[in-house]
Formats: sequence, structure tokens, C-alpha cells
Amino acid sequence: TFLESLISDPDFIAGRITTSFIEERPSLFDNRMPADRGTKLLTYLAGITVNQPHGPQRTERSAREKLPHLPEDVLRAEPPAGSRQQLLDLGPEGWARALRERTSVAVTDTTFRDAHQSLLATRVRTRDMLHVGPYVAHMLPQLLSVEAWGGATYDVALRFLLEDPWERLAKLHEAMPNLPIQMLLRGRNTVGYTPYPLSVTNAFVAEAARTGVDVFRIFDALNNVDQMRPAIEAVRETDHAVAEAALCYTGNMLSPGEQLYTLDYYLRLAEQLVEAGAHVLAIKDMAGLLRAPAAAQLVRALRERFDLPVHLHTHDTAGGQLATLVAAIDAGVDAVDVAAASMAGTTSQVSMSALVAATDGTDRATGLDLDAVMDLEPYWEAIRRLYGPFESGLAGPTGRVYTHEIPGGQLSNLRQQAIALGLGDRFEAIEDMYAAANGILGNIVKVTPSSKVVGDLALALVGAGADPAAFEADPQKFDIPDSVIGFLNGDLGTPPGGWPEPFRTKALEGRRTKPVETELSAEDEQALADEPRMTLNRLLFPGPTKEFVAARDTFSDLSVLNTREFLHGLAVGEEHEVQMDKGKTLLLGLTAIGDADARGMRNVMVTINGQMRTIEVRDEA
Ligand code: 3PY
Ligand code: ZN
Repeated sequence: TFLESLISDPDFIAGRITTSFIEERPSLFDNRMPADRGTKLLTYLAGITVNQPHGPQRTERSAREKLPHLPEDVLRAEPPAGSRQQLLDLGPEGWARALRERTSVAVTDTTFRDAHQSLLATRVRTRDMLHVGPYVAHMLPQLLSVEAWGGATYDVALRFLLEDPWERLAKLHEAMPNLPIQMLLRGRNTVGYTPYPLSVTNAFVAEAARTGVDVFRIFDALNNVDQMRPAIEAVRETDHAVAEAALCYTGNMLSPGEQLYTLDYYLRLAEQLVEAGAHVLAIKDMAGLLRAPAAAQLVRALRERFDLPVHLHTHDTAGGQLATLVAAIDAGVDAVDVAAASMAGTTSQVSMSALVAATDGTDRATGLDLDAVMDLEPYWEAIRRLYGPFESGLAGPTGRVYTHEIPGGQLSNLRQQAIALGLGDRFEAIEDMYAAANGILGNIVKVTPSSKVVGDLALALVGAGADPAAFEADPQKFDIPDSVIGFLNGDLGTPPGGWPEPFRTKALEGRRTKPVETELSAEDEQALADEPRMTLNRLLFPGPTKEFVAARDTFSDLSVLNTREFLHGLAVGEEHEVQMDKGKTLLLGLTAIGDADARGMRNVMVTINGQMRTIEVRDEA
């Protein structure tokens, strides 16, 4: 009650009461809903409404209405036992053996991670995943796993979605308890862009496995197994998780001109991964360069040589990767990655419906129900429209990937970066420069973070109007991005083809940086043990974590907002309903936005459960 609140208020107790005391504490008058929380949400919404960082709202009201109608009690019941129960029963070795022995091809759904990372700048919010999660658990219980975490999702959650990635993981695990959650781990770089101390890898893997990751797909951006070994070992130390070690595919294996990335190269790499303790081998074709005949040869050779199951990941950038999947399936591949059709194609994965249709009626049929797979497509289509402002603008497939080799996730990003730098209409020049930069740096494997190094160099050279040959001959005459210097300095390890000399020595002259930190302070070690999640957030992404913590404090937990409001704010004449915890509902409305005053501030008149409030917002325009 009002009185109880008043007498327990620290300022009241201390006698610090001024005339504004009551005005500053509107929550004292409202026990239906702490107005404080409402005001915090409105502070966020008013800022978005005035400044429209993602443009005006254009989408329909609710993606949720597109979900198939399943009776409530079906959704409330436990979903059918799935691959996760099998993992808990058999352990990772047994689970991998069963995967290798089964006839049907196993399927991983990447819609919750790679698909939106590669199409929508990783922007899909936890809320939109949680609505569909239980449907996936009930309707697609035959899935091998759901890739839903890691890669760029961690960084983007903190930086742009103002979400704690750990909360996302815990909730997804709860929403899909029958399906293993799979994550993408960048070896020593975990989910970041540079290597971190070993204790960070260990704490990260342990906490992720504890919170809900069952399958860790581990790769290194230069295919350096030493950089992957600590993560593989950390996964093997967890009580149940699977270590899936990836060989990153690049170049053109069957081309007579391919000197470096040959079948022999991949087999030697796989041998090291098996020795390092992998449970499953993955072929990670991040740019979609693996052609059907090469896929058949590579899969056959890997399965002949090793007892581990082989899991194929590709991107459909050039448009033909269903052929690659089918060739791999005919050659015996054990599992493949696909995404919901409306979130598939181009820089994303192949469509799940297309794969199911292509294999149904054969002895390798997936076991997934094509109708169930299709029934989930309208939801993801509506989600895709909701996140329209983050579309990369790639209207269709592009064969140019066979020469520039830009990974799917990066291609969409690079287009946005190019637009931001005013180079949007010169994207072909950036693609060509990317290929040239790759050549200058020694024809490296390009995947986060090595792909960022090549992309940074390409943007810098195009921006400076530089001739790549002139740059290669005399790099001292040019500004070189920090990421490129770090790479040449060896921060990410040694590239498969060795260092490009004399370019490297010339470029590094007078620019060498000190080696990256490999030890944590005693305080950080203690913090990792005491409070692993917040400490990992801070160690991996210090700046974004600080901003995230400040945003939580100022705006409260924004996950209660629908994405439409989260991205575009409030609209005059519309009632915005916000479901809070414990069944409470907030009704928010926008009455008017005042003109900017001399300081550039606008008054935003809003209502909260019918009561008027005014919130002052800086107009950033
Ligand atoms: C990532 O590291 O985020 C990737 O998706 C690499 O393909
Ligand atoms: Zn990928």
C-alpha cells in the first residue's frame, strides 16, 4: 500500500523529504503495476518513437497469428522424446555412433542462428524465438539439433538487442527440451573476434553446457587445430556435450589449379581433429563454395578414413546447394544443415522443405513430416518481414561468390557496411577488392574473424581508391586497418599457406603490436568462478556489456516488448498492450509529440493504463 511504501522508503526514513518527493515517486500511487517499470519502458519507446532508428513501421501486427493452431494442451504437454533424450541416454560417443549407424539423414535446423545471422544481420530477438520454439519441439521432434546460439548472436544480443545471451540460451533450452541446442564456437576466439585466455574458453564452455548447449560446433578461422584443441577438451570435460569439430572449406577442391585446399589437405586436417578428440566431424562451407562433385568425394573420403559421423554445413549463396546436399547424402553424409524455407536461400542455408521433398521416398528420407515443416513457414515469413529493415538487399543468388569467396554471414553485412561508407553503389568493386585482398594476405581461409580481416582491408583499399598491386608492393604508403596488422602480427595464428612475404615484413615495419594477452588477472579468474555469465559478457565484449547493463537499468528488461514496438516505437491512435510478468498488463498509448525546443528536446505525451505522462526525448535528427 501507499503507506507501507512510504514508510519503507529510504529517503523518508532518513527524513530527506522535499516538496518533489511524491512527484519523483509516482510508483507510490500505483500498485497494479510498478509505474517505475512502465516509465522505464516508455522512456525507451519514446526515444525510438521520436528518432525512428529503423525507419517507420511497415509490418503487420503479429507474427504469432501465423503459427499453426495447436491445442493449448498439446503445447503444454512435454514434447515427444527426441535426439536430446538419446544424447542423455547414450552419452556423446554413443550418440555419435548412433548418428553414424542410422540410415536416414539427420537434419539440423539453423533458423534460430545462422539463417538470421546471414539474412537479417542476426537481429531476431529471443521473444520471437520463444513463440515458435515449442512448436518446433512438438512438430519437428525428429531433428538432430537446433542451431540456436553462438556465432554473432552473443555479440548482437548485447550490442543491439539489449538482451543477455545467457537468458536466451536458458529459455530456448526450456522451450525445446527434447532437441539438442547446438552452438557455433570460434575456437580460441569463443564468440569474439580475437583469441582469449584459456580460462575464458574453459569457463565459457562449462557455463554454456550447464545452461543449455548440447552440441558445440568448433572451428578455427585458419583451420589451426591447436587453436581448437582447448575448446574440444573443454567440451569433453562437460557431463554430456558433443564436440563437433569443423574443417572450414574454401577454394575449389576439384580444380586442377587448386594447390593448397586439396582433398589431401582436408584429410590431414580431419586426422588432427579426430586425434584432438572430436565426436563428430563437420564440413563448414561458410561461403557455399562446395560443389556437388567435390562434396561427394570429400564426404566419401572422410567416412572411409574415419569412424566419426560427418555433418555438412553450407550456404546457398550461388543457389545450387541442394545439389550439394543431395550429392553428399548419396555419398553417405550423416547429417546436414537446413533452415525454414522462408528464412532459407541465398546467403542462408538450403530450405528444409526442399531437402525433405528431395529425400522423401528414398532410403535416406529425413523422417521429418513435410506438412509440419511447411506449417512453420508462415511464422518465419512474418518474422522476416518484421525484421525487414535489416535485410541485406541481396535479391537473389549470386555466382560471383565462386571468385570472391565471401562467407554468407559476411556478404550481407559487408553490403550494409558498404552502404554506410557511401560505397553502396560500388559493391562489385568491393567484391573484387575482397578477392584481391585475400590474394595479398596469402589466400587464407575466410571465416570470422579472418574474413573480417579481409573485408576490412577491402573496404579500406576501395575507400582510399588504392590499386591493390601498389598496396602490395609498398604497404607503408597506406593506412592499414588494425585487424589486418593484428592478423599479420600472428594474433590469429599462422595461415595454412604460410605468410605472404615480402609483403608481411614490409607491412609490419614499425607497426608490430604486442602479443595478445594470454593470462587473466587473479580478480578476473575469481569473478569467472563467482559470476561466470556477467564476467564472460564483460571479458568478451566490455563496451557492449557496459551499455547493456546501463540500458537494463534505465529501460528495464525490454524483452516484454513486441518487436514491432521495440524497433519502431508507439503510434498515435493505437493501443499497445504489454504483457508483464505475473499476468499483469500494461496499456501504452501515444497522444502527441511536441516540437523540438531550443535544446533539441521534444515532449512525448503518452498514456500508461490511461494515465497521462510526459517524457522528454532528445531529437537526434
Ligand atoms: C560465425 O563465426 O559467426 C560464422 O557464422 C562463421 O561462418
Ligand atoms: Zn554458416
